[in-house]
Amino acid sequence: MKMTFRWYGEKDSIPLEYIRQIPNMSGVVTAVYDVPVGEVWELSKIERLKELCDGAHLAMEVIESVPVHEDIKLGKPSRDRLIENYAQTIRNLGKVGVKCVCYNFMPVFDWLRTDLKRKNADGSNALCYCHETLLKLDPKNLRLPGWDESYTAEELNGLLEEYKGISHEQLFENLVYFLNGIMPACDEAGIDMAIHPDDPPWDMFGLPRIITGEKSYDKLFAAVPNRHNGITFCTGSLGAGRFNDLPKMAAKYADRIYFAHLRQLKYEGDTDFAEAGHLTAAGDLDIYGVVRALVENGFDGYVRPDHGRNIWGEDGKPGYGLYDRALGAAYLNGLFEAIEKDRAIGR
Ligand code: DNO
Repeated sequence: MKMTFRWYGEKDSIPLEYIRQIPNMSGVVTAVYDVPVGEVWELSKIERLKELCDGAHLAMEVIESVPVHEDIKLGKPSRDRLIENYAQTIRNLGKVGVKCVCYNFMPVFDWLRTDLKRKNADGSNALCYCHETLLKLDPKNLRLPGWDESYTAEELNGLLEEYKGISHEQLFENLVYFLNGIMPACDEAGIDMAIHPDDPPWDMFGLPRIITGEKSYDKLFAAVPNRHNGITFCTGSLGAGRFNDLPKMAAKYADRIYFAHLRQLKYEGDTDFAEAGHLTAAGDLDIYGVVRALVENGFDGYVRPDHGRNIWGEDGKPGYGLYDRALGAAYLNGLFEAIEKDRAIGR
């Protein structure tokens, strides 16, 4: 595996040098943030980002995310031009050695939480999700840090209206159309697409969500068998769905998992959860079992610690402070090393 760390570009308060100092850190996962969704990422902007990473001796082989324009998800006539732009971005990324692009196909909203700083008994704080609270939120006035895009209230209203006509099946067909449109560019550039699951993995505000578990993946690979069509295996997103057996899925899809987001949740009732430190014992997800399943099935992709708590007085971007993610990386390094060495001696 190749251990990586998410870095939000020059505006990130965490210096690349600090990231480099985390043991076994091979590279960063980043993006060009100042290009409107749907436009081509010019080569010069990508090269500038790459220079910064090179300067810190960190590889830039994973992009998270190249956002997908809503017109593509909605299947509007403008999608062909937008898909061509996306394909051009992929070709440009390939030119500087990018190997994997993480993206999602969630309508309008990316990940959703109801509290970004819930206090824990030990004084740390973390993100959490409460379904009751979510149902009371007005989707037109939501703004969450970390999202790749934000809309004006008017745009948001318009979008929510447009999605009323889109079923799960239609959205899935639009995903397949998009993937078929960009696969030739992926073949040419040697780039693996890694779809991020919906977070949490159920419909939100009446908007359809289609990447929620095993059935979604079976359907996706049957529809687009190209090897460049793969997964970002996010334990926290998939794990919020109590129906998902994570070690089983990690084993089943290991050769399609190009990128793994490994993080922990603690369940609170049937739908609710709070995020926790990465350690298996800190929550309800079998992080050890997932890593074991990945290693045993030949996984050789990129890994990153995901959402951390705020600890040691840090007041970081929710989920993306330095300290707890660094602890997560250290823990994951230990798991991988121990399991890989066990395997090497036949245990
Ligand atoms: C949240 C992230 C997501 C992810 C996108 C990928 O912390 O995991 O925002 O980057 O869904 O497109």
